[in-house]
Amino acid sequence: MTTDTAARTDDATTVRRPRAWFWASLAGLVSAAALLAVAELFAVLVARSASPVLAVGSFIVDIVPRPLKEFAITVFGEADKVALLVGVGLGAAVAAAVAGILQYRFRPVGAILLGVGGALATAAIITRAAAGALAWLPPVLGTVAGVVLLVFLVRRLRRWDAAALGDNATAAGVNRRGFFLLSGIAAATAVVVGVGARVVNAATASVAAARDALRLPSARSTVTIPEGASLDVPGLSPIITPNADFYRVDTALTVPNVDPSTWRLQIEGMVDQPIELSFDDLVAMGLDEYGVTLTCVSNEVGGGLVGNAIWTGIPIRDVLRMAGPQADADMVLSESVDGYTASTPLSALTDDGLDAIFAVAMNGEPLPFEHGFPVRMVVPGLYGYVSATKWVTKLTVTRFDQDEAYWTPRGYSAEAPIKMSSRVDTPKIGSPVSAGTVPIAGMAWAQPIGVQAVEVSIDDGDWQQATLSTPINDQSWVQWVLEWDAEPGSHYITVRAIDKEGNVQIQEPAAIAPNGSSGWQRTLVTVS
Ligand SMILES: Nc1nc2c(c(=O)[nH]1)N[C@H]1C(S)=C(S)[C@@H](COP(=O)(O)O)O[C@H]1N2
Ligand SMILES: [Mo]
Repeated sequence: MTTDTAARTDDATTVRRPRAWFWASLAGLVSAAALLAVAELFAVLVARSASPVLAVGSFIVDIVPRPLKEFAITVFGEADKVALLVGVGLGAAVAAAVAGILQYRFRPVGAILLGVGGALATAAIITRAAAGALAWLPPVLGTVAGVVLLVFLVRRLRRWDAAALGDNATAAGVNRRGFFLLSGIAAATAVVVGVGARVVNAATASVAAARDALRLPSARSTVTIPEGASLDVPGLSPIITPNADFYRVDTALTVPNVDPSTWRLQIEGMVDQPIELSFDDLVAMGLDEYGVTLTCVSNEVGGGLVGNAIWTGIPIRDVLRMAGPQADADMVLSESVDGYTASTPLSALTDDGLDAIFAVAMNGEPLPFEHGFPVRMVVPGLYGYVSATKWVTKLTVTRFDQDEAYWTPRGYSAEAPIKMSSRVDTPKIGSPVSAGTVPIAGMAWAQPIGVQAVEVSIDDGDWQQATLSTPINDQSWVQWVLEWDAEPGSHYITVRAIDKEGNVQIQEPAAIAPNGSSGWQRTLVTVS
C-alpha cells in the first residue's frame, strides 16, 4: 500500500459514514415510495378506496382532538385538508428516511419499522366506512414490496461500504452501481406507477358524467323571490348564495363520488317496516322547492359559514312515514356514504310545520359534489352537523340515549338549534369610508321563527331600526341596511337581531363549542 492510497483510505473513512447514512435514508424513501405505488396500483385493480395516503389522512382527521382541528381551520382555512395531506406526506417521508438509516445501522430494525408503518396504513384503510372486502390487499402487497426493496437496497449499500473499507475498488464499484441502478429504477417506477394509478383511480371513479346527464323532473312548486328581497348595497351578500360561493364544511378528504344509479337510501332501526329507496323512487315522490339558510355551528359571530339556497327536494316526513317510526323513538341517525353521522330529533323531521327535506338540487342544478351529490338532508333551524348530512345513504330511527353521532363524542351537543344571529357585511374593518351618508348593511337569520327586526347602535348610542329586505320566508336570512351619517373618526358599530316572537339575539358571547357561538357583533370603522 503506497502512502498515497493510505491517505485516500483515511480520507474515505471519515467521509464514509455520513455519506452512507445519506444513501441509507434515500433507500428508505425509495422503499416507502415503492410501498405506496404498489398499494395505489392494486387499489385501482381490486379496491378503489384502499389508497394508503388518503386513508391515513382521513384516519387522522377523525382522531385529532377538537382544539387542534379548530386551530387547523383557523390557520389554513379551506386549505386545511391540503395542509393535512402535506403534513402526513412529510411525516411519512421522515419516518421512511429513519427506517433506511436504522436498516443500515441496526438491521433488521428499519425493515420492521417500514412493516409496522404499512400495517398501520392497512389498519387505517380497512377501518374506513367505505372499505370493501379486499381493501387489505393493496396495502399489504405494497408493504411486502417496500420491505423487500429496503432489505435489498441496504444489502447493496453495505456491500459497497464494506468493499470501500476493504479498499476493494472493483467490488465497491459493482455494488455502488448496483445500489444506484436499483434505487433509480425503483424510484422512477414508483413515481410513474404511483401517480398514474392515483390519477386513473380519481378520474375513472368520478361520476361527473352521471351528474351532467342527470335530468331531474321539474319541481311542482317553486319558491317565489318577493319584490324587495334584495337590497341594492355594494358589499352586501346576495340573498341567494351562488353554489360556487357557498361555504363547505365536512370531514371528507376527497369528495365522495356517488353514482345516482347505484345510490340507495335505507331506513331502518325502530321502524315498523325497514325500507330501501333508489334515487328514482325518491325523485318519483315529487319535487318541490324550499328556501333554507344553512348554518355551521363553527360560524363565529360575524363569520361566513352560512349561506342561503333554493333547495329542490322531498319532505323527509313522507319518506319516514313509509317506514313507520315507532312511538318510543326520538332520534334519527343519518349516515353518509363516508361513514359520517348526524343525530337529528325525530320530531324535527316529522313536524308538518317544518320542511325537513332530502335535497337533490341546489339553486336549480343537481347538488354539486361538494354539497352532497346525489342526495343530502336540509333541516331548517338546526346546525348542519346535526341535520344536513351530505351523500346520505342511511337513516336509523333510534333514541338519543342509545346512539350518538360523529361530533357528539368530540365535544359538540347532540342537539343544536341554530342561534339567531346578525352580521355586518359593509363597511368592513380595515377599509376606511369617507364621511357622509354611508350604508351599514349585513345579514340576519332566526330560523325557523323569522327575523322581525335588526337594530344598530353606533358608538354604544341608542338602538336604531335598520330597514329589512322582504323575507323569502322564515327559514331564509334577510338583508338589512341603515343609512348612517358618518363623521370623521373611529366608530363602533354594534348589531343585533330580534325574532318574530320578540326574542333578542343573545348578547353574551359564547364559543362555537358545544352548540354554536353567540354575542353581538361589534366592529370598528374608520371614517376619513
Ligand atoms: N357527509 C357529511 N355531511 C355533512 C358534514 C360532514 O362532515 N360529512 N358536515 C356537516 C356540517 S358541519 C355542515 S355545517 C354542513 C355544511 O354543508 P355544506 O358544506 O354544503 O355547506 O354539512 C353537514 N353535512
Ligand atoms: Mo358545521
